[in-house]
Amino acid sequence: MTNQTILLVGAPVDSGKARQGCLMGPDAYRTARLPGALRDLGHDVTDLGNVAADAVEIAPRDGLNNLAETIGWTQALSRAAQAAMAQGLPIFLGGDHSLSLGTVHGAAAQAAAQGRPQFVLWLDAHSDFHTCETTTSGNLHGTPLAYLTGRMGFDGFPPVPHPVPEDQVCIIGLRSVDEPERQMLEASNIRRHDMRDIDEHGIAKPLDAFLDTVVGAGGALHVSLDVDFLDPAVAPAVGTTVPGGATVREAHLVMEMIHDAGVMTSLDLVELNPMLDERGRTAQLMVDLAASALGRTVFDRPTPRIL
Ligand code: NNH
Ligand code: MN
Ligand code: MN
Ligand code: MN
Repeated sequence: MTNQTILLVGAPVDSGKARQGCLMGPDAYRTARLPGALRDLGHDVTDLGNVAADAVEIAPRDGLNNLAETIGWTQALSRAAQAAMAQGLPIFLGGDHSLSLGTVHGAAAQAAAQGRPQFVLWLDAHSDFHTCETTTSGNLHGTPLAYLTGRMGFDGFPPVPHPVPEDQVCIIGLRSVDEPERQMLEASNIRRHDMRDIDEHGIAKPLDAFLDTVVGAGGALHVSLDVDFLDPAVAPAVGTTVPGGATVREAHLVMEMIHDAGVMTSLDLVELNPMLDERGRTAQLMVDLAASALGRTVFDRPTPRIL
């Protein structure tokens, strides 16, 4: 396989929901040896350290939690994503899913500068398709896909000059969608596959169809992997577990197919809360999934380390 230049960008964002702990995610990935696992595959890996949020002053808005801080992260991470993408393939070490408000914003700007269409694969139990108006939890980690596809209702956030076209977004893993999200999704062209769909048809078919579209379009693919895409039995370290998630092998197959398609240009690892982990097993699984997306295969997978 061809070696890639990989930039690790720590995004210790904890403002997108109430339960704290995701700020420890970047160091958990480092401790679980993400840099070493990628170097073992022959890649050139640079850890750029952690990004810090911009200081933003904006009046708090009723029903939205940590608005100013989240806008500060969005600005800073959009810049960090654009800078890193000019050098290689960034992996954003989260941090909760509100970090994607910034990372995909930056990725889409970089793709537009290169004249490439931006695609997004969202691996998640949730659709994260609320606007600031429809959210009832007030947790901004539930909003990135609405923002990034250019919906209204994000006053105070950076404008979105390069919205990702709906039919270039694919969500896989759904099993917890709020009513306003369901209505907006049904009225949209976003490709979406819930767990029943996966049970009936397998995970490879819809993914392959999406990847074929990306390849055919010469697109740039941003992959956003939420820990809760996985079944809580294998990935307990997340605040919003939903039973009935992807198995270890389904998740690896997704990553292996992404690697084989050769189109991934950026990757988020989000929602890991090390406070909720069991002996680092969720962090380790996320590291192994990232390795699969970067070329590790079943055949050359090393003996697991004992944590
Ligand atoms: N839809 C819910 C909300 O907006 C839950 C979102 N939680 C997530 N998303 N973990 O991936 O609050
Ligand atoms: Mn999410
Ligand atoms: Mn989720
Ligand atoms: Mn194919």
